[in-house]
Amino acid sequence: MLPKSRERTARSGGGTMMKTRTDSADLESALDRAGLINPAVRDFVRYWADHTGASRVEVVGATDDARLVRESLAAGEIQPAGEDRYYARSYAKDTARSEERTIVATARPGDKGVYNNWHPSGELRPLVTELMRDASAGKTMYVVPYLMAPPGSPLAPYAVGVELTDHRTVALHMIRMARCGVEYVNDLPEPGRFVRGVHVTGDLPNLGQGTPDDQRYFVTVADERTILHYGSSYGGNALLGKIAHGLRQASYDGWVSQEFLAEQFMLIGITDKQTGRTWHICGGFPSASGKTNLAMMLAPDGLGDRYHVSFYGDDIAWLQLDPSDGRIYAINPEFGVFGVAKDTNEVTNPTALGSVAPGTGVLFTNVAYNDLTREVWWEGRTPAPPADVTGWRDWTGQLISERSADDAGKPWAHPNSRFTTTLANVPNIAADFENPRGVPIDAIIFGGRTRDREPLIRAITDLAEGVYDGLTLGAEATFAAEGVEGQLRYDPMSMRPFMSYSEGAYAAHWLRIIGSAAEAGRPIFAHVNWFQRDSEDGHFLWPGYRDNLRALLWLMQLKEGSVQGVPTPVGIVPAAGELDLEGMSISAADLEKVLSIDAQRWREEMTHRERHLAQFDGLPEEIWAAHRRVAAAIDALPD
Ligand code: GTP
Ligand code: SPV
Ligand code: MN
Repeated sequence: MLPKSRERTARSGGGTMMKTRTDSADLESALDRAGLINPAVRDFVRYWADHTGASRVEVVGATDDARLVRESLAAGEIQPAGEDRYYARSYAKDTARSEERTIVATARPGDKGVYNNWHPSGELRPLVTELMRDASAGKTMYVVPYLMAPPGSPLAPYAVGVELTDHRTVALHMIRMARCGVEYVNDLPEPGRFVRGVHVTGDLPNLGQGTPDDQRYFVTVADERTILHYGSSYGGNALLGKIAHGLRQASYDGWVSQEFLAEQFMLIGITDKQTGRTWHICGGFPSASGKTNLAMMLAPDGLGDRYHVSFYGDDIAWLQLDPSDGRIYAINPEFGVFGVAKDTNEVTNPTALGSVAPGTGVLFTNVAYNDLTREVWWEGRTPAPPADVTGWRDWTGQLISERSADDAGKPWAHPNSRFTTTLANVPNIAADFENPRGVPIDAIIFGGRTRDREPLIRAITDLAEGVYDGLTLGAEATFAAEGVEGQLRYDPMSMRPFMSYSEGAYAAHWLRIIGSAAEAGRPIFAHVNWFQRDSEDGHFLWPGYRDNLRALLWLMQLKEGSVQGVPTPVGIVPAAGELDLEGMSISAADLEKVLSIDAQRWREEMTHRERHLAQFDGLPEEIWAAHRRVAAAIDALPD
């Protein structure tokens, strides 16, 4: 795991200062000009500016966006893509979050879990610090103070951070994804209480990405609230406020403080326009399983007059008890959406297209781009790629017209190409999305891609069984294991890549936080699956997308007692006739299939679950008891 020591060209000899290193008077005047007065932040910047050898320091926030965009355009780092829309390519071997290179490091061996890739901070901190030495030589270090919460939130003390980055495009992304500016760090009651994030891009062509000599390290030193990421300028590897702070660090903080949960959850409101009642639902599906689509959902035509879905968040929620009414409240700590471009079109997600319309300041990354017309395109945007290829380049920058015959069938856009846009651009953004208190949660849902076994929706009223359900959330692996019968990739609460401490303690913390809600105000749980397929021709049994609202409406009716459902060992499923199918077409056979429980498949699943849970040290007895209850009830089912 530890890299061999190696020579780096940027390194200055014998500890002498490089000529390009920031002059300390220049540094102080840059901080003064920006009005950055927090002394602890200033110390943090001084240390890392010196250590990374950056030649300039610049403090940036939301008010610098237009200027930074102009500079990035002039430097060719981004390109225009229509009115106030921009396009960038990342380095070709740097196109996604890297799970294998992501590490949680602390001083406490007890923090080691099955999924968190824990290492001692005593080893990792010096290692990544050494890789960063003089690695920003000749570059500007952007200082990005930010807040991962609506201002005034009770959780704001956990949400303050400063990212140092040597990549201007990363600063542009941060300004879209988090609330950025010196005002978020200047008046802290405890000036030193902020997450310290250091992002150094490194020499991308020489980092051995994906080889045994991989030099990249994405380390969260969780007990020091320090994030050190070296070797990428893409997405979650580089925008440190998002998943490194918003999920990994925050889930650790929430556990240590016993105050809150930080989860990879979408968060929506559903309003019944007839009664004026709004329900709030949050929930986790693994990456690329439809969180963004669900959060941006338009009510289906048959129900649109009556119901409206509002967007609060699509990737992160922080959950906490509000003692004043005994309910669990959720906030979306983010300020923007970093959404998957692939397959986004007028039918699947018109709302997403609205959020990237002219005038939004959106940044596209790694989609296809036309040099002449400034248009962008991705697979699924239209049924076929543009017929006239003049000016079109694929995500690597290669002209489509010059592609070899071998490359002709390759996608134009990278499958993980994305758009970055602020929440205020999302057409169905909730009117109260900045409410610092957050919204009270009526239901917590879990889901993943599962081609069989998992019904459309099953509701779970027992707390331990709900948490157990989240811990056993599984989804089909997207490529390698696809088609391997019964093979799921377990992804507890969809947090597998973001776990910061051990799974047993994580389960206990969930039971404690959700269990702290007053009985009457406790969220109901549900497991949903939009992805069941016909075993013969493979078609999706449920039409999905907008029609998913129907399953959620049933859940709310169940919670309020207006429908009863059918009890099964794994939860309550809708009785025939209870789902509102107005304006929707589905065959009777498909409907029956998505609402039924396959006893044989569930029995097989229980043996996989047993092995999955047995990996976790210190799993609370309530979870094992829930597992045994469900298993016994499944055993008692007729075949
Ligand atoms: P991350 O941003 O990576 O955390 O992912 P996400 O969960 O936000 O995923 P996203 O919403 O971008 O969905 C990814 C894929 O799921 C796309 O290919 C969608 O077309 C597909 N998808 C979403 N909802 C549905 C649905 O209801 N039915 C079907 N069949 N596919 C869906
Ligand atoms: C995910 O991979 O789940 C994301 C994108 O939401 S990234 O921020 O790159 O992790
Ligand atoms: Mn995500």
